[in-house]
This record gives sequence, structure tokens and C-alpha cells, in this order.
Amino acid sequence: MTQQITPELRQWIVEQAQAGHSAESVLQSMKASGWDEDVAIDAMETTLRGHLDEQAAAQGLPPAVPVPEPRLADSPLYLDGGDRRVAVLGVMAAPRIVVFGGLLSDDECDALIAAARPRMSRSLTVATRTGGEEVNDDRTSQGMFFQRGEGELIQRIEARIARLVNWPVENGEGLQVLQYVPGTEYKPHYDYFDPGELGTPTILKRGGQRVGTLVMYLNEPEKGGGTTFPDVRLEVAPKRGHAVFFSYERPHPGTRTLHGGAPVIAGEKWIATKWLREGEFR
Ligand code: PD2
Ligand code: ZN
Repeated sequence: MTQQITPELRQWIVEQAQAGHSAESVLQSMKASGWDEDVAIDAMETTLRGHLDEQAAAQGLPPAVPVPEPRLADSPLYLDGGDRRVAVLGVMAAPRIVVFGGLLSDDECDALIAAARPRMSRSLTVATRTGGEEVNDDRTSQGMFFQRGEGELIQRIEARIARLVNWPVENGEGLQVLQYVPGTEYKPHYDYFDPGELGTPTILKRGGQRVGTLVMYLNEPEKGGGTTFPDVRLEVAPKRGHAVFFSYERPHPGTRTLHGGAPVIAGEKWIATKWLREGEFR
């Protein structure tokens, strides 16, 4: 027998959720009235997702899209990065933030800095007004980009990241390395491209929106230099080999993914950032 997901059933599922009943209890009720478990789960997921999309559209929000996401459903202490076991040090649901430990080895951190150092220049940011690049006073660090797949080290790290966050290597921008010296910072910003800016359509031709960011710490400043998320008052310490991942399913402040690099007070800070696009970045 095929089971029909009628408008009445959808309405009932939404009402149950609005009344605060857990997904598990709704599932039990459906099973008790004869629903196959897999069909019931699918009905609940599609109904609630559809309801959220309708609500978002009614509020004038851009639609939500799939985002990279580490496999954390059974609360693992470690994730398989393919060639390396990576620790899960902290998880936040909304905004989606995951802190990783030991994503890079000390040797990999040193090798990235050594390869980047001779190629550093004042950091540019993508200029959404024009679709080009510009020097930005909010980012006073020095930086450079590697090409995606540029050499064995970069390929190895990119494959590890793709596996950790379940997102194709092809959807990643080239790794960016930044160096901060005392007094420099990256003021709070969003990593997605502002849909309201004139240059954004040009930028989006290369792989669509950014949907996730991974900031990897390559060394340890003596003081300062944490990655801050002002909306949720979180600061991630810049610990060598560790990384902070966050994702954003729509280009909107409601994602609460505002984040910045706090001023470095003493010592230097080196990071490598991987930005992840919706589609293939070429
Ligand atoms: O250096 C950081 O912690 C930082 C802060 C905000 C890096 C980025 N954004 C970035 O690379 O997007
Ligand atoms: Zn950023």
C-alpha cells in the first residue's frame, strides 16, 4: 500500500511541531496509526522544511540552500578526515559553528606559512560593488591565495576538508593565507556576498554564493587574534592546527554568522581560509 501525504496530514504535522511536540513523539503517533517509519520520517522532513521555506519567503528572505555539514549526528569525538583523524572540540547549532582540533599537523602549518610567505601582499577583499577586488580598511592583514590543487600539500589539505564537511573539492575557492601583526584585525563581517550590491551577480557566476567558511590557525599569537562571533558572543582561540567552521544557508544576517578576527595584541597570527561555494568554483 502506498501512503498518501495529504494536505491534512501536512497541516497536522505543522500543528504538532508548533505545539512543541518532539519529532520523536510525532513519529510514534504516526507509527501507531499505521504509518511506515521511513515514509513518516520523510513526510515530516519534507513538510517541516517546506513550511520553513514558505515562512522565510513570506518574510522576504532569500531561499535556503544546502550547505556543507560535518557528520555529527551521533556526537563523535573525532571525524575521519581520510588521511587524518580530526577532533570535534565544540559544536553550536544556530549559527552552525564547529571547532576542530588537529585538522592540520604542525608540519603542515609550517609548510603553508613557508609557501605563502614570499607571496604575501596587502589583503584584498572581493568588492561587491564592482565584482572586482579592493584594499579594505576593515582588513589590515597581509595575504595571498593558492590556486586550488596547487601542489601535493594543498591537494592533501583540500581533500581532507572536503571529506570533513561533506562538500566537493570543486566547490572550494583557492586557500587564502593571511598574516596579522600586532594592531591588525579583521572587523566583523559576513562571508557571503551581499545580494543587494551591484557587483554580486558577477561574483556569483563563479560557483554561486559562499555557503561555508573554514578558518585554520597556522600558528599561535601570544595575545589576541581570536575569531569572534559577536551575535552569539563566542570567541574561538587561534590555536595552531585547530580550525573553526561555520555555514550559512542564505545570504542574510538572520544566519547570525557575523564574525571577525580580533586585533592581535602580541605576536603574529597566521591563518588559512577555505571558502565553500554552492556550486563548482572555476
Ligand atoms: O582571522 C580570522 O579569525 C578571521 C576572521 C574573520 C578570518 C576571516 N574572517 C575570513 O578569513 O573570512
Ligand atoms: Zn570572514
